[in-house]
Amino acid sequence: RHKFWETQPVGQFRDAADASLPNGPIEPPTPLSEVRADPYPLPAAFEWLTCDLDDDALLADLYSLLAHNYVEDDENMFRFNYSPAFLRWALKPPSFFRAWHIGVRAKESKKLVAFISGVPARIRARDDVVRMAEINFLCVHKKLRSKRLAPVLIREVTRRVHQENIWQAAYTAGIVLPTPITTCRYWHRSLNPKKLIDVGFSRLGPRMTMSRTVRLYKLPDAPLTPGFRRMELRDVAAVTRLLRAYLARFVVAPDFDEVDVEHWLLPQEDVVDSYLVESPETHEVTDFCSFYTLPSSVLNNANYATLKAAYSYYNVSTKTPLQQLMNDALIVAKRKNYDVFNALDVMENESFLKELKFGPGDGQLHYYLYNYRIRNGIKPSELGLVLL
Ligand code: NHW
Ligand code: EN5
Repeated sequence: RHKFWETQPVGQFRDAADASLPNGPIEPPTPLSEVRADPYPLPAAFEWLTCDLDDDALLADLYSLLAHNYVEDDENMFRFNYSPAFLRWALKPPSFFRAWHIGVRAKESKKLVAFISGVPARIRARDDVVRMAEINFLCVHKKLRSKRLAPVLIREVTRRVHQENIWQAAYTAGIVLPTPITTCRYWHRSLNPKKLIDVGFSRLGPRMTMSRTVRLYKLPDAPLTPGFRRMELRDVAAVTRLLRAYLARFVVAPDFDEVDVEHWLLPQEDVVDSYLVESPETHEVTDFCSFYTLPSSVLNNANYATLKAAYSYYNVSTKTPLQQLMNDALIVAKRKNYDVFNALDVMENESFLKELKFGPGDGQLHYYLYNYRIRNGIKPSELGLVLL
């Protein structure tokens, strides 16, 4: 069934019933001297390209490859449209490896035709903090599909990760592969219902008129919680403390330090937004919420070219109820002209989704670990990890 994945150190479907298999690494590291020294061979017309994302021309080529060939929904109505600034942020976290930004180009035309990337992360699984690669942006040009290029890209990124003495990875996909640690559902909260209906992202509910729908999703003009404000550089230590304490509750979660928080959570216009509640009395930072910006191209619509979507990222509530905090996140997203606010049913998100008028989407997101077994998997609510 899975000619490639059957050869890889991942949980296999046939092992699901085997209670004797231990949690943790599936195979041990090999000595670095035994890691293959040269790149895997590509078909003769193509060559590897280690990408320099500080090079604006290269970044523009990557942006364009993804904008035309990356993930679509099941009816091919929308395609993710990660911005150049977002790609730079996603791919250049603290201590990133340039060698993990892997392109494939046509030798003759020099056109970028495929890509895969990794970034380093410390991810905790139960009590075990593991150095991992987060693998993302695997993409093969539409004209080169089904030629088994993806396994070559995956083997090559694996080799380059091994060269850094890292033996585990985390990744997500909309398709089922051997074997998910958990399967999450996307939920969507309409901010601009008229546009969402016009582009076919959502439908007018039965016995609903457009004006009733617009009224249903109306939000206040400004956040309601006293002390709610944008995160600043001076907040990094406080946010790190809040987030570390919160993420400790989940079975699988990133192990963020202040350097990570500054990169992943300090606001960047149209890339990542973070807000917190600073107590007006004590000036203590008690709550935190964040979302990242990922527009989708609208395919084949006469009126609109893009949907502006916010994706819930990391949220922590200690004083302000999570539902109230997320309502303020919806209010600022609406104010900033987002059309929809998306969230997964990870962490404690179930506690506010229905109440805040999110509806279930038609897409799922499966989470995977490479070379690390979590027997029986976990529930989405036990997952404290959001990948971009
Ligand atoms: S998920 C988004 C992936 N990208 C897209 O969906 C974009 C649109 N599609 C494409 O570009 C986020 C192509 O369809 C792709 C496949 C390139 C997806 N993950 O070349 P072939 C990520 O980026 C397997 C893993 O003929 P293709 C996460 C498939 O099961 N495997 O197909 C990436 C089959 O193997 P099998 C995937 O359609 C995580 C083989 O590829 C996959 O021309 C990567 C077919 O290859 C997917 N999303 O190209 C793994 N899609 O065994 C990282 C297909 O079933 C692992 N396949 O025969 C960790 C590595 C690091 C380890 C370090 C220690
Ligand atoms: C790696 N980082 O399917 C990611 N999106 O539900 C790779 N559906 O937007 C894997 N089909 O349900 C990504 N509207 C896997 C996801 C790929 C993209 C995808 C889904 C997630 C999506 C929308 C549009 C469907 C269009 C037809 C959807 C319904 C919204 C409605 C709003 C009002 C309340 C009820 C729900």
